[in-house]
Amino acid sequence: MRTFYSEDHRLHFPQAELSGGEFVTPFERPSRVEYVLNRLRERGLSDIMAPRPVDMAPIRTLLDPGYLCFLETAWEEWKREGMAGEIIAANVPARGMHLDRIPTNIDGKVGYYCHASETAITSGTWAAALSSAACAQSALGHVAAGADAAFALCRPPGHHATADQYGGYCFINNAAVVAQMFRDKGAARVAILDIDFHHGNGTQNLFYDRDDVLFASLHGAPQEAYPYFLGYADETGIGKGDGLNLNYPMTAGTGYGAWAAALDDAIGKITAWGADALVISLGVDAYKDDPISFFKLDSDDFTNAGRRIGRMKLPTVFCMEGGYAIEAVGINTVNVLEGFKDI
Ligand code: OKP
Ligand code: ZN
Repeated sequence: MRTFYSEDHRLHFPQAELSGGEFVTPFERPSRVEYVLNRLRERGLSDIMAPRPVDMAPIRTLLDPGYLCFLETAWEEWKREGMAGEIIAANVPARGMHLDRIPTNIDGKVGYYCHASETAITSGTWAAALSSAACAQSALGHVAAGADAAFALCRPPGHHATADQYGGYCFINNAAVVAQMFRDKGAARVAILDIDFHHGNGTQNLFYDRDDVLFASLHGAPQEAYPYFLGYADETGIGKGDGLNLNYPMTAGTGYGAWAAALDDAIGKITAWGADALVISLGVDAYKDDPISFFKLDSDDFTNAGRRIGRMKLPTVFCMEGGYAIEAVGINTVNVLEGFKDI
């Protein structure tokens, strides 16, 4: 399986994440990717290529133009206003306020376009986010050209980003862009299966009313886990998309038995629906030692999960999402890919 990887992810390296009331080194850090690359090479998966330049057209189709413009210019404006630190959202529109009037002041705009203040923007964030999307697009291109599967080693991740909000370490929803491009290239029904520990709120939002893209997510229950305000089982889609949004919230301590049962249920529904292409939001933070998550998967469980996914025998693009137990991120990620390819 070919991997697409860009060194430009390093341009996004915030120093600060607001966590538990203090600034800590972000959990989502550049070294995560090094562990994945090393493990790929160690396991002989050394077909690793740089992506082609990003294609803005599908990104512009899917996402809000004001949001894209904001991401492109935010750092410049922030500096122009004389702000000393990294961009961190401090004021977001809350209950009883206007949700749709965009301030002109950069501090206000940041709040408007952000849904979670742990995520900082720095000088290189936009370039890195584009390089991450480029990896996803090149992986899609490789599969569209006939490969069974491809792995986009995306960083920063994407599944929390909506059409007009960043947060949860995500800026451009790479998996959603791939799903849209699968559609544009002629796939009639595209399924996105999100196995990251966190609910893929951005992906859910983007396709909630659509009948051509099914979204399924296995995640920590929103009562207990970020993103807290979305991801309940009764969110099933709306209008012609009704029935095509499948949430599997699970409680703290969930192990592989219950998790795999949810995975099998999602796989059964994707198969019954007749998907002809598959996008995997590949986070490995369901791992037992993940520092910010609470499921209990072992490294071998990821191999088994990959196998189950592989049995669908669909053209598949894997997009890297989360995973923060950094020494294990490489092993767990590559285990999924190896399980998939073994079937
Ligand atoms: C992104 B992805 C740490 C809390 C972090 C945000 C988690 C974002 C996860 N104190 N909250 O889905 O792995
Ligand atoms: Zn996650």
